[in-house]
Amino acid sequence: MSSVKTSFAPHAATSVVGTTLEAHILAGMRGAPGATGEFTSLLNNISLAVRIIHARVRSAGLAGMLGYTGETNVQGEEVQKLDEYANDVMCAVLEKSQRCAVLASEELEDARVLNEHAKYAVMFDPLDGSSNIDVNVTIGTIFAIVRAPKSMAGDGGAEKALLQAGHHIVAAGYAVYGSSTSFVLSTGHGVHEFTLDPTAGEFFLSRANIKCPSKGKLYSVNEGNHARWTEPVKKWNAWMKSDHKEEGLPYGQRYVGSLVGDAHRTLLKGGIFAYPADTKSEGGKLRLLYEANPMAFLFEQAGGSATNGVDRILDLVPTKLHERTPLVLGSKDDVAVYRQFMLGER
Ligand code: AMP
Ligand code: P6P
Repeated sequence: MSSVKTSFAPHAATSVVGTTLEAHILAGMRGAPGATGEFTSLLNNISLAVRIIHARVRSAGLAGMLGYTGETNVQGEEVQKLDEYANDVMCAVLEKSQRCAVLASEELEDARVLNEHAKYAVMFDPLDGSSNIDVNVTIGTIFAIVRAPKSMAGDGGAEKALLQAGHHIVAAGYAVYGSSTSFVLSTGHGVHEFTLDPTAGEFFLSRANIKCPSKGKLYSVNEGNHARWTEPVKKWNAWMKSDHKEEGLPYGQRYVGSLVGDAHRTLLKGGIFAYPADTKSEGGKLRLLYEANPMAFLFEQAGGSATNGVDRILDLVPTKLHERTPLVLGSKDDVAVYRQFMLGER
């Protein structure tokens, strides 16, 4: 009887199945001599949480998950049902993972100790862009991972463990619940995007080594805040809309009102996103620990920049969990021009 060869040549197998997020994370572990696997396990658990949130986001309208819970969170913002659900999922998965010593969430007033013997601390915005949930516009989940101190004993020990400058981040990423669900991740070795195949329930590599273009053609800011801006911001804004063709101006304007949506487009296409301080949000609106820092880590890993307008975001030392900051993300050259306006050099 003829033996029918059924085994695929290795290349045939990989050409049929792409690189999964899990395989990518495992490869990262092989590049980390002496790694125990705790970091790998933590990343895989965050991927699981995102897939669970994805499933509910996709059917939110049908699952009665739209609308408000009637409560307000520590930010004083109306809590949407999906916000609460996403927060519960992140907290539960991190707790079951046993790999998270302490967490901070936009939805929780205080830091939450999970396993004081674990090596890592995780800070996250479980569902960013809440105002867009009911109108089916892109929303996302943002996270950053830092090493937890050996001890969190003492008054406020748990919170102090989280108040680390962003340059201590060991990994950061975000999920984009958009026309598809993407997972963008960096562990300090470049930025990689994975797209969810909902039928397989797996993330597959869709963009490796993302590089933010050094200069773009789009600017992203809420023009509705114009009257509240400082003069330097107004001058920068006018410049972006001027007809200086030799500078590639005017830039196009895009703004969806979800940091994840606006940041993801800026990371891929280049240009600049800005949420400056203004007379209503004097310290800025976006949060340092779980919005600005993770995004800043990713943009720098992709060759872009992230500042508060003057200082590098990753060098800012937080003094409180829900600290806000002005945030400017984008192409190196475009952020440099913004900074010149803030310093009065333009
Ligand atoms: P671990 O012993 O698993 O906690 O890993 C120790 C350190 O090695 C981590 O903090 C990372 O800096 C690095 N590392 C371990 N696993 C990975 C991975 N899968 N991808 C990238 N870096 C890793
Ligand atoms: P505004 C969403 O509520 C959010 O926190 C970010 O995702 C987004 O970038 C920003 O606020 C939008 O704020 O004031 O322009 O609606």
